[in-house]
Amino acid sequence: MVNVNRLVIMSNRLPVALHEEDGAWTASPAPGGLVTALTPVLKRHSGVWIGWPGTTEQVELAGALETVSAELGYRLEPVQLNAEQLQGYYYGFSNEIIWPLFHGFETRCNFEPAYWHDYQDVNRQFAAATAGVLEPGDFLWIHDYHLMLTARELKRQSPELNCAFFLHIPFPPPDIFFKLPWRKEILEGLLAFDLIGFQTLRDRRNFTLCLQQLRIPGLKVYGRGAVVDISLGEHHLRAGAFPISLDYQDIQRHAATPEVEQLAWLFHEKFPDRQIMIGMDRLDYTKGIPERLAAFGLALERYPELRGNLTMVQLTVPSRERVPEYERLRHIIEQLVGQINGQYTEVGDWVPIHYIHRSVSRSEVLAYLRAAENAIVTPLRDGMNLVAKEYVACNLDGTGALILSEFAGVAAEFKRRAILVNPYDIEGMAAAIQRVYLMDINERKRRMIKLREIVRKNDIFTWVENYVVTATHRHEKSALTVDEFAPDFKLSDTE
Ligand code: ADQ
Repeated sequence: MVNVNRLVIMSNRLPVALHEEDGAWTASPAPGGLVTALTPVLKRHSGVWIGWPGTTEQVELAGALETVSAELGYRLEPVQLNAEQLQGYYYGFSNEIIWPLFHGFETRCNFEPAYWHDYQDVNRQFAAATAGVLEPGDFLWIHDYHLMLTARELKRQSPELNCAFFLHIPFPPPDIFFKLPWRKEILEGLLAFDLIGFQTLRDRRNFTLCLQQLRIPGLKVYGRGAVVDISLGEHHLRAGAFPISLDYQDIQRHAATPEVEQLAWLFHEKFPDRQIMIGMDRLDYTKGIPERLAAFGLALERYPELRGNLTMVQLTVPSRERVPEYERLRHIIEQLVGQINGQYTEVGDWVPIHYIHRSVSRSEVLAYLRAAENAIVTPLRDGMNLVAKEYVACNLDGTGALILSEFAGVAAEFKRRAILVNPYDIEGMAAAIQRVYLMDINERKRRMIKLREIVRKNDIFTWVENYVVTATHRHEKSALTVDEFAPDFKLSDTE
């Protein structure tokens, strides 16, 4: 098992949900795959989780956090941010620059210089809060694109600190990444970590290609596999692909409970003798929801046998609601749903698309996934996409069919068993919709059994273990020689 003295996690948000009633604040644990996977490790290693608690109001949260901390079994350390900082660092730099850029939507970026200053300030603040918590021998694991500069700050004070990073979103190729005005600073910030984890080999390769093209003096990359070694002067680090997963057994158990079974049955009862195709996403322009709806509309036009026989259920969970762009996306989706339903609905009998725009309970999520004969997961770009893995884990009878975007990180694991599509190819997606509708039970089973095997074997616990073992079994500096590693390239040679 994982061998660390003390595990310290840092992420933008603490794993808590805050509630306010008549000026009194309480908190409860916020569920999620990452929290579930890390909780046993944090408990065993007297861990600490550092992050923003979720409000910019100047309120006393110590009591509320202590209660949750006792429930979770590890310490929670809040980093307080004011509204201005949150605007520049989170809504600005993280979500108007890094999110679109790293997903390949560079034209949506707002390269506002003030955001960069806020991002640096808040990263410094996170680093300072962490420095106050760290003890010698701690292993620090920092999550996601909001905090890419924290290691650089921390290492200035504690060069011996073992500090790892995991990027949950994709890493773009050089032609996109280099549009970032602060590209050099971000790469140098990342190079201060001891391990940089990516979701896929493609992301890891994009990162090393960017390093190569930036020509950082003295930087060398060794190897070309999933995990590569990098040296920069005296500093040695690793970069690797660690595809994230979920708690397969827990989801499967939950999906098999009488509560979920009953919900799934009631849900499918409303669509007797029809197939359901489910789409489920956070409302975001990277998820390809309008393109998917257009493909469903085209499928109904081209393949009349689908009319009355295949119902699409699209669930979107509201997110980043105060950003105007997300509001516009919601209108586009609602307009498309209205158009398609207006064209094909048979009154009192069949409605082509059932659209639900709200967050639903975990049991309902699993019931929808369990009840659907087909799932359509077609992001334009996605780090991993856990909905695809959730669909597979919930598919207890092993007969579900999955249409999956080539540009979701999960496609690297599912490629031969899911029906892969290009989410920009509306005709191709329409044909895939007809294909899964017609797919016979034997082909469905063959594919789904294999998919379930893939997720069962590579669950979230394996992910944590692989990552932490790679991060904590550091190579001896002397072991890093050109003789032992086949170099991808040597930057210093190109200068
Ligand atoms: P996200 O972009 O948030 O995560 P994803 O991995 O798809 O994307 O997870 C979404 C979660 O929301 C799923 O657990 C799903 O069940 C839930 N959900 C969706 N619709 C819902 C609804 N209407 N009600 C309630 N719950 C709903 C980022 C990256 C991903 C990466 C993850 C983990 O963008 O690529 O897979 O981190 O690393």
